[in-house]
Amino acid sequence: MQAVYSVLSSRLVRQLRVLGRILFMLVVLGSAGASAEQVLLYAGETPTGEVLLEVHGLVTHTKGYNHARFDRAMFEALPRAELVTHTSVTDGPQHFSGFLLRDVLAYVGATGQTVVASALNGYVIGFAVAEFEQYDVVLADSQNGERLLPSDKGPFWLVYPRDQHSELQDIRYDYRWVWQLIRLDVE
Ligand SMILES: Nc1nc2c(c(=O)[nH]1)N[C@H]1C(S)=C(S)[C@@H](COP(=O)(O)O)O[C@H]1N2
Ligand SMILES: [Mo]
Repeated sequence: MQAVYSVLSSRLVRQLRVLGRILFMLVVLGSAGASAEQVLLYAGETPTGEVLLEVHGLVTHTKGYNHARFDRAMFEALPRAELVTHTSVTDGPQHFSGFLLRDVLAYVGATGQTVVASALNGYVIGFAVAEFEQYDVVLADSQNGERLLPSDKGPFWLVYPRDQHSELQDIRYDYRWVWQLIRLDVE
């Protein structure tokens, strides 16, 4: 009888533990859901158009895929960011339009500290995520009203608010202006 009782009670303890874990998950998910209302959430949609950007690594909102993929229509869910600045490779102020990189990272639920950007021409460079909090870095898809094309700097050119922050007018930032950007890896 004692043996039966202890088997029953250990089973009960196990069930309570499982229940506790489920309740904990609900609380965690519930609070994530509350803060998620302030930012748009990428729901892991399957792009129907041409894939312009892939975000791999520590991304949360991929709905079963191991990375997030964006076509043009999916980008339009994000607020547009405009930036007027000079660059080190053009003459005169340039008007860029695109999306704040930190919005893109929030949209896919990125949780890492580092982002590695890769370009069509094989160029690869790593960034601290903190940099995108500090500066309004724009993933630009157009320049002076013209869409950026892969035959030039497209589909995306990572542009820095160079005119707005004098410390960015430095050769050490020039190599961060990744053009032909097609992939981010969050680490
Ligand atoms: N896709 C891509 N982006 C890139 C590079 C590159 O080779 N490929 N070079 C970087 C470097 S080293 C600099 S200084 C700036 C300007 O390079 P550019 O003068 O070749 O345009 O772009 C940066 N972005
Ligand atoms: Mo460079």
